[in-house]
Amino acid sequence: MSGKIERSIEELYADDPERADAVVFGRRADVNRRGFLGGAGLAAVGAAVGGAIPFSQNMPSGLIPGAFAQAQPASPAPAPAPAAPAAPKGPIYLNFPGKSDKLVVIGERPLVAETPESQLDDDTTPIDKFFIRNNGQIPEAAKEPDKWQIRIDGEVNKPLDITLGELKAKFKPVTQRMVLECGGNGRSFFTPQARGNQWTNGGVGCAEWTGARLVDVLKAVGVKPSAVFSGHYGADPHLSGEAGKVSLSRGVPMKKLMDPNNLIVWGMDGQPLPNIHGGPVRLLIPGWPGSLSAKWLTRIWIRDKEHDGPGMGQFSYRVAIKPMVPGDKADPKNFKDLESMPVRSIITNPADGTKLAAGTREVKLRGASWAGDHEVRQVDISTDYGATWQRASLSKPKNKYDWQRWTATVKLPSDGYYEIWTRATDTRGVAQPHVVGFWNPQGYGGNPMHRIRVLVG
Ligand SMILES: Nc1nc2c(c(=O)[nH]1)N[C@H]1C(S)=C(S)[C@@H](COP(=O)(O)O)O[C@H]1N2
Ligand SMILES: [Mo]
Repeated sequence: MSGKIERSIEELYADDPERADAVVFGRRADVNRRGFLGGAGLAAVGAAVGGAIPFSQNMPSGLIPGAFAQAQPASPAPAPAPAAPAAPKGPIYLNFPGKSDKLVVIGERPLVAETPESQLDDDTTPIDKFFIRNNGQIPEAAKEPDKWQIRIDGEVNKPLDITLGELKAKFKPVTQRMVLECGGNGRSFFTPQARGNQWTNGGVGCAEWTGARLVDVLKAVGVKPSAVFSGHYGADPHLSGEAGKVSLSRGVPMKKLMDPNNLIVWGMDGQPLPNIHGGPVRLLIPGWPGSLSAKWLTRIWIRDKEHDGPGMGQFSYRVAIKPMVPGDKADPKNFKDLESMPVRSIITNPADGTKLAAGTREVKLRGASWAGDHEVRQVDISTDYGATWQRASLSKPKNKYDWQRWTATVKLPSDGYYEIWTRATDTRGVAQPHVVGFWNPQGYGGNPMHRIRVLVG
């Protein structure tokens, strides 16, 4: 390590990323382009990551090497926060009946847990690995699931009160593998930090859902021409415990509500829908923010205007129409509801931080990709900080809203420290960005490329 660096590079990045970058990459006013990683900086970073960096000449300045990114504390929230207790060092792992202890708790009250990318390596996400997102309390499991009551009312010809038992008997069940993704997935990648649960890429899962098509039920009740929007309600008590107070109630415009892929779900991966995932019955509105997929479903209200339940309006599940200055005060007039989720890809194998034996020159990769309402056209992989890209082999979705698994084999020219990046492009040609732009106060639409660190030797 260079004697000029008085602290470790890691500490420096944590305290003062700008200066750390200047130390590592060099920064000269008379040089247009910032210097590439070299000299003392290269030696220091190499020591910190535990190996030489074969593609260091491509490492963009301003990019905090992946090895340091995790050691970085979250950037300060825009609003002045009261003195909080020191954040725990490592992740907090989930301890919940029927769920994997590899899930990471990102909120304790309400309970929110995400699935690390490397735990999303199954074609179909098993129940125990499926992420959890609650806004209120977790209700007690229904004792008699088939007696669960659902009401469909509002702008319909024949309002309907139906039990789950009747729903199963009267409507043709279908099973589809579909992605459910939290609207805030990727939020932690925003700078400055956006308000809400700090998801990395793990607010997502792709399960086999069994249920009745929502559109079949809507046809049975007869939607009036005055219908413009839905409002969804669940039985979970508000965090405050206040009776009648709703935790979350969102809705969709009719064009999305009538999508034949929307299901009223009672089965997940061949099992009765577990209570933690909204059992005995929930909605599944694939492709759009997960918050629309009401758990513990009690009511679908067809409305003659845009729904206004908790979770609608202001900055909730809304993105800016025109770009805003990151961290600035926002104007609700500049916002619209987030509809289709953005394109995303993840590397599910190997896991981030994997060490490979010296002499390893080839790595087999596996991953997943999806793009809200759209299909993924291609997935590209880079091992040299984006200088060159290689096309992954991409599977077709089993049905609409299924994710697409991909595989690739990459060559590594020597021992050392690498970052492997994945970038998906949807059928419209929209690709994942290097870093997340388009800041918004609650951090929706953050879909930068996923990168893992791999050390050979
Ligand atoms: N009744 C109810 N439904 C809900 C929620 C909730 O808090 N209450 N959370 C929503 C959000 S924000 C998401 S991302 C998904 C998460 O579903 P999961 O916990 O089964 O993964 O459920 C949605 N449905
Ligand atoms: Mo969510």
